Amino acid sequence: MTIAAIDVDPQKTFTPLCPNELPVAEGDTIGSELNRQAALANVRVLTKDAHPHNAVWVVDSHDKMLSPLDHPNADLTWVSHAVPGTLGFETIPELPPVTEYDHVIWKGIEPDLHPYGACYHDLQEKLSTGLIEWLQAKAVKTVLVGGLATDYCVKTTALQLQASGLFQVIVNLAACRGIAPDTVEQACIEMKAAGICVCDSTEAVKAL
Ligand code: VGL
Repeated sequence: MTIAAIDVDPQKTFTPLCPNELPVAEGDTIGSELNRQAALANVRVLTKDAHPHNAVWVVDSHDKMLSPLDHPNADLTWVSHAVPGTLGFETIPELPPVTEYDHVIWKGIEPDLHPYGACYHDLQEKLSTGLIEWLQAKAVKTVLVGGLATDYCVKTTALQLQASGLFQVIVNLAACRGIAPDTVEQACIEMKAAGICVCDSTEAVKAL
């Protein structure tokens, strides 16, 4: 049975290494757990945020962030983050070079798009990134998901994969870190309600 490991946005922008972007506590520490999880898989996928600095949803300070935006493909404002060519775009320590992954998805490249999930470029989920189709073409039956952040891009990616009805979806919390405890808790409730298996560790994933 083919298993895919998906490393969702494991980028320095979501770690304390980039305090002016979107630092997630301990976000820089999950590399080894992502590697352990990938050792259980046949194929490994990397997703990366790749945002222009002048995107429509960019605000210039953290106190202006998380305001609702009346835009079809960007629901909230964020400070600039994960801009290609900057430190924040780079992957976190311990991960392999991009070229060693079997597939890479870059998302949020257009200045008026800010998707969370790795399966669609738009919030309406009409424009596929090709991730689901790629996994299908590889005959993947199970996906192991980890990365940053649990409460946004990990959650949305896992929900999109689950909604496709094509895969058993497992989220490994040891290979994830989240922005805020309350939204992480809510994310876990939502993912479990959707039928996703939410595990605490790679050991627990092995025992399934
Ligand atoms: C993310 C907030 C804004 C994520 C991306 O990768 O979880 N969160 N942009």
